[in-house]
Amino acid sequence: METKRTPTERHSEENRSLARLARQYRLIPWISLLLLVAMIVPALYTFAQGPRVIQFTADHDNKYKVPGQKVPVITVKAKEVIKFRVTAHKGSETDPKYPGCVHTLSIKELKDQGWDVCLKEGMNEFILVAPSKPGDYKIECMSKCGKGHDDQNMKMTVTG
Ligand SMILES: [Cu+2]
Repeated sequence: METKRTPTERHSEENRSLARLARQYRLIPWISLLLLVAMIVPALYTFAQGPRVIQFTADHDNKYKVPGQKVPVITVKAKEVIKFRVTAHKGSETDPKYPGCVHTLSIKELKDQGWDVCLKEGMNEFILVAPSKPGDYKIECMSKCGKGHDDQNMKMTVTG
């Protein structure tokens, strides 16, 4: 025999299915939170690590020297943020046009993007952003620093 359901029973049945639905959807905020954390943590980690450090020397003999390289070349990625740590030592002359600079780190076509840095005696730390266009660039010293100045340059390769 079929039992007839009263409106109240039907109502409570609807309520139960609503409760089931609510239970199913209760996880959504937690899943969203988990996804958010999963996205933020690697970003924070990268941020905390800071930019890649490139070290070299602009020496007494008016040469750029990269540790472990005979011919100095630095390789960066397009748009990469780079922290430079450059040790500079005075050559045989100082250029009155660049007071306080024993050498410079300059790339002619990128001067307006900050690639024209005065290097003072001792340790110089600064941050630059690599150009967006891949290719080979020439880092030069603009401060006339004595014998060898005209050949004081090194290659910077920008990869895509
Ligand atoms: Cu120089």
